[in-house]
Amino acid sequence: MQKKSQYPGLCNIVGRGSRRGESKGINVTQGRQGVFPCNPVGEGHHYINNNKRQQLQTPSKEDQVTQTKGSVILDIDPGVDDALTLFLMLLSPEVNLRAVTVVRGNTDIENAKRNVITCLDAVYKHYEYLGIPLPGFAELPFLAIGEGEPLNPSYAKGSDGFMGKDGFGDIFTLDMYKPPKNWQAMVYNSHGTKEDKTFFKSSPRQGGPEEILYQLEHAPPFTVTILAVGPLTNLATAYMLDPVVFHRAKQIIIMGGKVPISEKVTSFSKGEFNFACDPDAAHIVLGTSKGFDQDIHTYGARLKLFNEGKKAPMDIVLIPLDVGENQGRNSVTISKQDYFQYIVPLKTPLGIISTAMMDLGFVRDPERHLERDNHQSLVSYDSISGVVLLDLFNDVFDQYWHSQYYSLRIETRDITCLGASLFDSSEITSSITDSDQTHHSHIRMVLYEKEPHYNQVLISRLFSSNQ
Ligand SMILES: [Ca+2]
Repeated sequence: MQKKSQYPGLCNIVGRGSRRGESKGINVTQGRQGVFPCNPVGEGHHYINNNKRQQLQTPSKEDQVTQTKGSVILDIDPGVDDALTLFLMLLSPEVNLRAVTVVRGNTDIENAKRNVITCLDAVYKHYEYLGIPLPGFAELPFLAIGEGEPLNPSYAKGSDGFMGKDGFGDIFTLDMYKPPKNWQAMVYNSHGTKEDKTFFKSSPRQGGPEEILYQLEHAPPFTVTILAVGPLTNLATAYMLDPVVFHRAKQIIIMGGKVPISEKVTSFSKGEFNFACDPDAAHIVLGTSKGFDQDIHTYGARLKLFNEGKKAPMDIVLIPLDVGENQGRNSVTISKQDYFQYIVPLKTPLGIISTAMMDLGFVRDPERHLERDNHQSLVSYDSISGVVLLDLFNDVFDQYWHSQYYSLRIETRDITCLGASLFDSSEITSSITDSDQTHHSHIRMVLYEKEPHYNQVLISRLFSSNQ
């Protein structure tokens, strides 16, 4: 049995060329081999013909088996990339999104509130537009607004304006798109009822870190995955509030950092944005992996430590900048051609908001945003991290991604390279018991995509021409 067929949500029905330069149409009538989403957009989809509907509503036996949902907490600093990642989590059948926690990063926390509400509203409208039954109360994620300042403002960078003044491709600044009229009230007053017309429940907890701890504490240990695609302030704060509960996370998938080139700060050391926005938080969160050993820290070994009241070393997967710098390898990008062929023509609510947000990169400021393929493609690191999560859930990670373990230290005080990833050369001890400070951190870094995959998953799940 081929592993590819186990990837739920991707039907091996019609398709696209896989290598760069080949035709990429998701076009059923032309009969190329490829993919499109099986679920959730299949149910009640009024644009799907009967043959397709039949295929969409009867997933294969393998798909049924693998569609066991995994619980996820998504921590974001929205952010265009963050928006795509949120959409991907909400439209992926493998994911049971328990909470969305928001942090300052790409933009300040006030903008971040408006941006996340606008995203969740677009998803609500998307379901309505496609006639997909809306999830019930229990299935909706909690929304919690988290930290608006880094742990140590003296040693942290702020937004560089890369995503526009509003953090959202300037769709609000330029009046290209409007947030829901009552978005400010919605942040804290949505109960997930039909009357609210929202795709979330406002968290009754104090903030983002508290919501993270609540979710971890109220699920069996090592069953909740955290996907963090912003500065790590919320996660580090949660850890400091309750390290034992924090260590109940099954795995933390983080967008951030860069493969280290030295033990020391050098002229080549440069902090990646998320880590530079809160280097102390990055240092703390990566430190939770100290003592982690991929060979022995199976679920059972971690559970044993947990039952002894110890902090089981955290399993951390990092998606560093390197994954987008894979010259000569497969390109994990969204191309200008993808944007104009698949996203711009879409009249679904997700198509409309994504067209507006990505207009900044593809139309208004391509010189700055289209960093690949001679200003033809952009790298959306956050959504790459989302696809990595799906691949881990579907047990196809090793098939699609090359990764390697590194021991990292994050520079927290040299202001010329705040957040830089350096080799951790601190003393190693041989006996691994728990996350003692004398151990190395042990981080699995995703280095490159082995075969074309990311782009297909993203386009087919969010921007399929079937919509
Ligand atoms: Ca982000």
